Amino acid sequence: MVMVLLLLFAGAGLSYLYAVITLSGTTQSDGLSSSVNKSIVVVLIPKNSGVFGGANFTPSELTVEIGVNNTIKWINEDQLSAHSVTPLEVPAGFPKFNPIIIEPGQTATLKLSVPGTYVYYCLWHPGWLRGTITVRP
Ligand SMILES: [Cu+2]
Repeated sequence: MVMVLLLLFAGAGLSYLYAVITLSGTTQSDGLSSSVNKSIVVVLIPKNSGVFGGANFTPSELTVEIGVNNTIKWINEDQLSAHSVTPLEVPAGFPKFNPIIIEPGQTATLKLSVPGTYVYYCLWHPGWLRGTITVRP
């Protein structure tokens, strides 16, 4: 009986430990502190985005705020194709940057430091990979 109770206790303890580890794994992803992570907005490039008529940047439209969450991180989850973030339109005062190429499984991060509208697309899949980000002051 004592043995069973001990096992139950050990089991509960392990579950608790697992929960703590899972939680810290979530808040510490990328090795950044949670406060830094909150300022980053993730845009996914879903699997099979390179297939004709595939998925768009997700979300394809979003609004962020200077000093709050105006750093965007694109994650290319498409294992088949590289994609790019190519500026079509950026606010006056923000450099019209060169296409940012993101290989399969890789990420790219860009801080949008000037308020306004940013329109971008993928060089190779312009028909369906198009995004708009509004940056509020
Ligand atoms: Cu693409």
